[in-house]
Amino acid sequence: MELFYHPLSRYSQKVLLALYEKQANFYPRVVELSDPLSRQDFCQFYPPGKVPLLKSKKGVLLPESSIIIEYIDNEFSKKGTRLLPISPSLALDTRLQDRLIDLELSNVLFEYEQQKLNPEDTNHIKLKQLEKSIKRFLQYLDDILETSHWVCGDSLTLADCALIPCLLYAKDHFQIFKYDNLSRYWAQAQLRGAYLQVKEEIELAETEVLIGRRPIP
Ligand SMILES: N[C@@H](CCC(=O)N[C@@H](CS)C(=O)NCC(=O)O)C(=O)O
Repeated sequence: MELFYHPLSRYSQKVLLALYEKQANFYPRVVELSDPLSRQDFCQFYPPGKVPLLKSKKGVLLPESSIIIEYIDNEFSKKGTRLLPISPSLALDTRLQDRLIDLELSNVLFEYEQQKLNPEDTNHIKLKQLEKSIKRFLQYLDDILETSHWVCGDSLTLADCALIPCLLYAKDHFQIFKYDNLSRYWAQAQLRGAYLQVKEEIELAETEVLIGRRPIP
């Protein structure tokens, strides 16, 4: 199994978390999307050119973080953390929260980051709207976490793999400490071995960007 990814891409971090939670072996293939040659090579192999992408042992290409995670959860069903609950109703809720986190938080955070990137091009009305949507969604999560240990019950699932990389960015920009339940959740997420592995890889990549050994993503 090979994973094509970039350590600073949030959807790649989501899949890395899942792979480490599952204790699944894979060959890491880092794609430098901001390097034209590396991007061109990758696009020849996979024309949509998006990471993460999983190549299964049989050579099947699987895009989309949630689909990849569902695949590895079935493939390694006896190993590590169960990421899609067996109970159909819990599994449905897990898929729902995963979709909401990707669409209402991760993608909105991406738009927010883009607005912040070049201060002279910032659309301040748009930025305020994005901030409002993010805060509203963080409150929604805080309410869920009042009665739930992880996003969907007592165990870490696909939905947490989606949320944890978002909080890595949102914690500083959106003062997570102001949300009691999210703060507790973030503290417990940071104790996971899988999180520590992903964090180490992010820090290494950030250092390489800083010292110029890796292009800015
Ligand atoms: N819905 C996709 C999103 C994948 C995605 O947007 N990946 C970004 C990096 S986080 C990407 O490859 N961007 C490169 C590009 O759009 O050219 C998933 O869940 O995997």
